[in-house]
Amino acid sequence: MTEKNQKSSVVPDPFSYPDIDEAILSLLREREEFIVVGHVSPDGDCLSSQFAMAALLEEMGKTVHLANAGPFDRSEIAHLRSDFLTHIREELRARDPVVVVVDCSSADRLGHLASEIEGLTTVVFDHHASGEKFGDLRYIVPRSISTTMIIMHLYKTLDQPITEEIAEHLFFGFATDSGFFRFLGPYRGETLRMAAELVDLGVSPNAMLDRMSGGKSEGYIKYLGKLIDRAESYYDGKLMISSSYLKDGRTFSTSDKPSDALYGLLLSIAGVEMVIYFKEMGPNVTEIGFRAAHESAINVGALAESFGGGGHRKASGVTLECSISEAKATLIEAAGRLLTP
Ligand SMILES: [Mn+2]
Repeated sequence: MTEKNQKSSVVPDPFSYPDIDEAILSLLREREEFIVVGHVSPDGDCLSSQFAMAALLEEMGKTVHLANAGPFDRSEIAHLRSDFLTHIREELRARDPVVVVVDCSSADRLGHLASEIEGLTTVVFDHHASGEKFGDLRYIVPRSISTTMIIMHLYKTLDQPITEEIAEHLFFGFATDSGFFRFLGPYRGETLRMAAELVDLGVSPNAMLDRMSGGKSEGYIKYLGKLIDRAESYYDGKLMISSSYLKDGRTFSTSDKPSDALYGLLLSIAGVEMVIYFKEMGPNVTEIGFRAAHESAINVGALAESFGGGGHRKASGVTLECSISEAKATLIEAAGRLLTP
């Protein structure tokens, strides 16, 4: 063994995809009709996964339906609405199709489709670590940066060709869930090699970045500006909060949510450990989103849970039945207990 090889053999657990169970592969090979379902309020990875999975099954000669409970309000996905069933009709159910669920960690994330697929054979492809396990068969890889990369692994396992159009779907899911490569840690060579393969199949990362972050309305940018303007700092700059009010809906005409961009910008301020975003939904209903800085030990999932919400360590949310001012007072105080010694 050369010295170089010895070095590479001590690399701590470089990521690679585990084999997919034969039971899953034969189910996909043998059955004839499928419904590909994703989570409610579908994001880029979810929709791209649904399209790529449907194309794979169609390529295998199957009859395939796409279903998603929606909503499809956001401007960048509104045109896709007609591609998806929002309900599983009884005559379709009666033909006993296999349900393939993608990018969804628990049945309740399927919305009203959860009860409509009950009793059908269900296989889940997902990368979320949390959530209550469901489905008859599962291929879950929490370390996969996106569900589309899991589906790419399935294409390879089934030895199915990846067209340029499929490559774009696979790359788009990867791009959205990885924050365009930003959330990838070390020892992720396989993920980069897979992305490189997609680029060699004709995907333009440059065009993908435009598709991912471009196309916003002027109203969206002005709204984001307003939310930044309203940001306030607490606890020596460790907490940043901002708020949106019902009246904003009349001032800023946009269906796009500026919250993701807002979180990113406020978390980029030096010293910020936590961001809380308050959204007035009604006189006595306030939606609250939490984010924690990557390097912070703060667990905002636990914080949200203590108020009846949920989520992950770094991203979580809860809806409280109280006014936005009451919600702010309560949560700024609760955050202070975590952020002050
Ligand atoms: Mn995802």
